[in-house]
Amino acid sequence: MSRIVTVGAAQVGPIEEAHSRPQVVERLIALLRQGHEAGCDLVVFPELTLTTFFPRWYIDDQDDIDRYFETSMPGPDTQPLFDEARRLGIGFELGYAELTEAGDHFNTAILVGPNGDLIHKYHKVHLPGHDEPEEWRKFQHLEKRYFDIGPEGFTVADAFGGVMGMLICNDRRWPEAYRSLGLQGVEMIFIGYNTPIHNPPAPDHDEHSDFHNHLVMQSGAYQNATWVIGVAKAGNEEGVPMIGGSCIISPSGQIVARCTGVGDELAVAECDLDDTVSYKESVFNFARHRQPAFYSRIVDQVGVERS
Ligand code: CDT
Repeated sequence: MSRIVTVGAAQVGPIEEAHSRPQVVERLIALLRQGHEAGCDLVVFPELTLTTFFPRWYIDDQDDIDRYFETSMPGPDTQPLFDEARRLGIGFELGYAELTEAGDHFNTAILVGPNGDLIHKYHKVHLPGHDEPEEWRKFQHLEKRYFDIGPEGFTVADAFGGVMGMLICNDRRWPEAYRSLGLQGVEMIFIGYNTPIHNPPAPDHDEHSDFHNHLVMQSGAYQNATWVIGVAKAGNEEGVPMIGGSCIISPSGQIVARCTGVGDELAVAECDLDDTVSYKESVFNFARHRQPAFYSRIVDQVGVERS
């Protein structure tokens, strides 16, 4: 049986506050159709795909915040995306803001199969930014205020003929996130992101935004012997320029397909899941080479400690 999964990294350009959910879903359906024409088994959309990246604003009123959240998936506005995917027989991965019945606010990604069924769900663990407004910033990054940390951690699902995992944006900067999936035999990781070029607390990093994006995902792929699909919501959104650079990375750590602009764009690659095998069986044969007896500091300690 073939272990080739053809994947489309479906980068999405800016989504303004004024754009309605149906308008956004129409754009996603156009990308889905492009993916289908290109022979994709699934397409991967960014983090918080359905709205503008609202954590850039301090919003006081909880009802106003909740407008950005989905209370059902699919819901009335997103049902057409599921219907079209099912009609085409193509899967997708989608990031969105989720408000659960219990009242939890999650930064969520779902993996949906070609029959439109939910295969897997992930709630973002590493929430960047701050929880109180900081007036000195050009724009806020209030994920710590608006979202709850995903309690389930990093899990995988058997899907599309392989072992699939999801991370969301800031997660991609943390080796522990990839390794948690790697230890479950992950073969392909989907990562949606919204990354402003400008980092207010460290503006000297701005010139490296694109480099750091690829650096962390390429090393995560290689060190865990897995494909990585990184997908941006890109471009100048509500006056905040965000990086593009959506790409498909092989287990060798090399980028095999990438988007070149910062608008709606699809990058496609045929990904052979068996390309993971030689890495999993040699240099990253975890069972043979890892030394967990020496890693306890990684879980026992959060910040730097000097004795
Ligand atoms: N959405 C998200 O997690 N964005 C963060 C910006 C943090 S500033 C370095 C990211 O890690 O890309």
